[in-house]
Amino acid sequence: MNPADYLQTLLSRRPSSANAETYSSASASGQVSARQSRASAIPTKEYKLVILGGVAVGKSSLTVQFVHSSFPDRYDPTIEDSYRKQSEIDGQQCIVEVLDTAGNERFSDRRDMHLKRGEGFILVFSITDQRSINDLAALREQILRVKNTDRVPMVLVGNKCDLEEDRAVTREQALALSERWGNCTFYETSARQRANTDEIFYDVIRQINAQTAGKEGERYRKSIRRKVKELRCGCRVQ
Ligand SMILES: Nc1nc2c(ncn2[C@@H]2O[C@H](COP(=O)(O)OP(=O)(O)OP(=O)(O)O)[C@@H](O)[C@H]2O)c(=O)[nH]1
Ligand SMILES: [Mg+2]
Repeated sequence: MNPADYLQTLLSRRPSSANAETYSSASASGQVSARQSRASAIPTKEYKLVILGGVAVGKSSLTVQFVHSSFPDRYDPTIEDSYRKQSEIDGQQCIVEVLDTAGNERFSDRRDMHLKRGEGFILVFSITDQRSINDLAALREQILRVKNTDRVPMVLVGNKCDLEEDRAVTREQALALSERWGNCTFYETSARQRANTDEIFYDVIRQINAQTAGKEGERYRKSIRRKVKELRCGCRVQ
């Protein structure tokens, strides 16, 4: 086979670490295949998410709805809380860690450290509070600066959509912002009514997965190109 054909064959294969079949369910005969028993040895993946936004926009209520499926009955301003939830997303078992941050700037001194550690970010405003959406641009800038990239898994969330009569931020305004943010996903949610509350967390996790798969794929393609060069010139390429 000439090097060009060899390259084509290798590129059309998927990297083994991104092989979704390892998570498939039991075979028709009911036997557990070697592939499935290998799957049970795969450690559960963990995702580190950070939820951010202004004071009283509903960050804690959204997090508690996701983790405990309930709506807190009283307002308790957050200094910093961390939650863990076992979940199944797209057939994959995982642990989702959510860091619920303070809306109050007085407690934001540890923010850089949290942003560095976080893999995905949920930026929340309240649809009843114009200032809360204005404040998000600075937060996003801080995330991009700390992560040192403009490709960060992120969703924009307009919470309290059950309070339509008090709406101060239009859907169009929020959509325009999400477009300026490189078509970041935008959701309107109601923590009170449990509307879209799981979706915002799943969306960020899917973005993290897509980014990881993209990086693995690129690493794999690079290694193949190196192998083909070696085949062509009969030497090792460093
Ligand atoms: N109507 C309505 N009220 C909400 C919703 N989400 C939160 N709230 C109320 O808004 C207030 C603030 O909610 P929290 O979840 O504590 O807000 P937070 O962003 O965590 O606030 P800080 O921790 O102080 O930054 C509480 O009184 C909640 O009951 C919602 O979806 N609809
Ligand atoms: Mg809170």
